[in-house]
This record gives sequence, C-alpha cells and structure tokens, in this order.
Amino acid sequence: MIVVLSGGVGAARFIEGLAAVVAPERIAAVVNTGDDMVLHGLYISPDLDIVTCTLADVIDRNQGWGIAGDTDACMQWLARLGAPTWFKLGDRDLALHIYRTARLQAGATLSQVADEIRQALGVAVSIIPMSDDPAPTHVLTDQGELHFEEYFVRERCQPVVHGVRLHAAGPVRPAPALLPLLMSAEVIIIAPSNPVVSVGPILAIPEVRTTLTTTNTPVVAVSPIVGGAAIKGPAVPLMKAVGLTPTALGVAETYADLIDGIVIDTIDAELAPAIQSRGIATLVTDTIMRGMPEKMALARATLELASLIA
Ligand code: FO1
Ligand code: CA
Repeated sequence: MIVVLSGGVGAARFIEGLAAVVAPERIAAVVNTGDDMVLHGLYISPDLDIVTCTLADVIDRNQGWGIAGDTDACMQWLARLGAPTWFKLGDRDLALHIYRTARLQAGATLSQVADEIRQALGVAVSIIPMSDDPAPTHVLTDQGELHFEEYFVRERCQPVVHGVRLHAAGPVRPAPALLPLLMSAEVIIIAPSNPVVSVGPILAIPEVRTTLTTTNTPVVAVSPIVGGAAIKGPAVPLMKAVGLTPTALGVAETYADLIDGIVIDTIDAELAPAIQSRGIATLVTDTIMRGMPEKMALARATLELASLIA
C-alpha cells in the first residue's frame, strides 16, 4: 500500500491526484483526528470528512470543507435557539455527524464508522483515523488554552500562540489497522499538511514515530510551505510558536529523523542544497495544485522521488 499521513484540505487534494495516477485501492490515508470535537452533542471529525468527501467528489470546492450545494436550515434554527453557530455545519454535513455519533454511541469504533462512511460514499481509497481514542489538539494562547477549531475558526487565528498541546502524545493508542499498515507499506508519504497540527498529532503517537524512524520503507514528504507561506491555514504562526522555521527547509528539519526525501516548490529551489546537506533527497517541482493536471503531476513526482530512494 501507498500510505499517506494526512490532514484536511491539502492532503485531500494531494490524494485525489495520487488516486488518478495509481489504483485507488492501493492507497491508504491515515488521517489526523486532533481537530475532532463534540459540538451540539455531535462528534465532528473535520479531517476525516474533508478527505472522504473530497475523494467522493461531494466536497464544497470553494471552501475545501463541507458538502457541495449544502443548505443551512438547521444552523438558522440553532441560532434562534441561542446555540453556538461559529462552526458552520450544513444540513447534509450534519447527517454525517449524526450518523457517526449514533454509531459511536452504539459501540462502533471511529475506524469502523470512517470505513462505513467511506463505503457509503463510494470511495475506493482506504481511510483510517490515526486513533480511535480521543486526541484533541489544543493551542496555548494569550487567551488561554483553546481547542484547535476554537483557535482557528472561532477566534480566526487572532490569539497570540505560545505553544501547542497534542493529546496524541499522551496515552493514545494507534488505530488497530495503523501499525500493520505502516509495516507493510511500499511507500509512506507525508502529505502537504500543517506539520504542527495536522501531521504533528499523527507523529505524536509514540508507536507511529518509532515505526517511521526504524522502517526501511521510503518515507517522503511534500512541503506545505511554499515561499515561506502556507498554501492554506495557520502553519506559519503555529510553526513559529513551537520553534520551527516556517520555510520548506524548516519543514525538512521538522521531519529530518523520519524522511528520506522531500518535494519542495520551484520557488524554494535555493533551499534544496541546504536540505540535501542534511541527507534528505530533494525534488524541486511545481507543488501548487490548481487543478487535476497539477495534482497528478505532484503525485507522480512524489512517487518518483520515493522510487529513487527505495
Ligand atoms: N472551517 C472554517 O473555517 N469555518 C467553519 O465554519 C468550518 C466548519 C466545518 C464543518 C465541518 C468540517 O468537516 C469542516 C469545517 N471547517 C470549517 C474546516 C475545518 O475547520 C478546518 O479547515 C480543518 O480542520 C483543516 O484541516
Ligand atoms: Ca485540520
């Protein structure tokens, strides 16, 4: 299997390209659950839903999250009742959260529910959460400790960040399928996702990090930082807050003990020698995924880098 460690939007788009250049049945996405939260009594798993709905081609392409053509009747009534409305849940999207919550309450695991939703939406790529245990990511700010979505969506990244608390680093077990999957992988790809709050939680699970540092399988990353800026989301302030340099070189350094290679953008070509001097094979190409041709080209380049290393 080609295993992709995955956050939300960037990873989903990358996997779309990958699934167009190799058989989707050969791909498994291991998805961050650090963003998961309970709201209105419902279990919401943003990155699992973003990956599943993107691959099912039902995602709202403008936002990168939520269901295309969704309506907000429920949200309007929640507002009337005085319920919190900072996290927008469309009517169709709510069906996913209702279904997941009911299944979890009936005793199913998050892995089982993720697979049920994947099958129901006709997605051939395997999708597994990093863990079936709760592992919320908290952001430590001048306004106190916030859940990642409270920081990102409710507070719009305004609070000053001084750290991140990954509960995945605590007593969180990898999902049952995860270690066997990593052990049998032909390639492990770290998607172009936020290194701190998207990939960070997956790598914070001790067994995952140990497996990646000791495996003979090629491990390659795609930099989510291009020209010193994040393609989407708050990677720059979060990387700075935990002492990482928000450049493609900083991404390579973050993963230095895990990766054999990294794909960086043409804009960052000048950083390639510094990355290579750290023993990391570096492929320079266009990494901005505007449409399907660019997604497929990036997937091919990443697989090519991995095969050069193998
Ligand atoms: N992102 C927002 O910026 N605002 C929202 O109201 C919002 C709602 C939402 C609902 C379901 C879902 O699956 C994702 C949602 N997101 C929303 C995206 C999410 O907050 C982040 O973009 C991801 O966690 C990043 O990977
Ligand atoms: Ca996310």
